[in-house]
Amino acid sequence: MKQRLEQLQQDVLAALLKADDEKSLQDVKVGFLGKKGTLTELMKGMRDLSADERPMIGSLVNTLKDQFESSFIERQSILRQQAIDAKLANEKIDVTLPGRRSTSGSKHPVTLVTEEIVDIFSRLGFMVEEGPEIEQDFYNFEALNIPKDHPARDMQDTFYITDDLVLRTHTSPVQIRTMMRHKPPVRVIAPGTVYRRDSDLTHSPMFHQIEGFLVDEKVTFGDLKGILTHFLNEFFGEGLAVRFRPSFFPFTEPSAEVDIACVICGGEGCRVCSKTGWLEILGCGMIDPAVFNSVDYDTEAYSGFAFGMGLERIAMLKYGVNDLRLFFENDLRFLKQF
Ligand code: 2U9
Repeated sequence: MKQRLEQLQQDVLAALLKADDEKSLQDVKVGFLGKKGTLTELMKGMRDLSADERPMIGSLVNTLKDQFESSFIERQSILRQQAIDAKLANEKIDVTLPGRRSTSGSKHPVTLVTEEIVDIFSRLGFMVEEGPEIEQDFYNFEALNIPKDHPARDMQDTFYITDDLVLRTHTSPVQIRTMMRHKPPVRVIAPGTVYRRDSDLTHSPMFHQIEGFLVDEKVTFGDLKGILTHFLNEFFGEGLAVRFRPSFFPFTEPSAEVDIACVICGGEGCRVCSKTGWLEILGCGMIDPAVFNSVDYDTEAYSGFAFGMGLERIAMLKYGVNDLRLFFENDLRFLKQF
């Protein structure tokens, strides 16, 4: 029995040294101490030992177990360290390699013209206001003197969410909300996304507008002409020819449309201006008293003007873009040029 124990001691310690990963190390342990392990099997022979031999063999078994345990732990920590070293060698990072360059983006042309227009009006004391894109019928239509049977409210033009909620068809509701919060004098510029049920080569169901208004005592159509002419000269260049044509909007009276000399041909007549030499650029007018009544402004004490323009159209003219769809496709080859 003693000899067999000594032999087992040699074998099992040699097996521990041979184990070259944690899995085979565990296998050695099971093969030695497990239910059917070599030591377990050997100890079954203890029964046949005499009473004198038993304590001596018992103590040898204990020593062997202790020795196994400490050799096992020692081997285990060597293998773990080896595994970590191998992993580290494998995942070595070369900190001297150059970093990845971050590409620089550019602003969308519609953002660029919005910022430039806001800038010009900010210098004239206008405040920027924004509002919700999902709007109540009252703010989008009713308060703007657009009655229930007006063609602009037709299902063809408006995205209805419920009977009372629409995707705003213009940024004018922002101005109504502003007037209801602030008494005159007020000067506001409102850029934003608007929606109309219209989709073809020259119309997108989602587009961008900027509108502005000014209300104070004694505001005249002359003020309107002066401010808008100044704006157009700042934006398109000094000395630009500008003309005002009579028009109609439910929310302004009188109303006008404003043309500038064609920025492509300089007024000679070309394809872009349909040979007229003029480009329609914005709409405007004196705010209708009916609008003042909806926001509880005193129509005797105050007057004001308002204007609106489509930002995609402005961007097309400013940058010579000939296809509206380019603004919404997000093709980087197009966007990178701005
Ligand atoms: C209030 C009162 C009046 C805003 C105005 C226009 C004329 C106009 C169009 C230009 C091209 C919209 O993008 S477009 O289709 N806009 O012609 N907008 S007057 O008048 C207002 C706004 C708010 C309270």
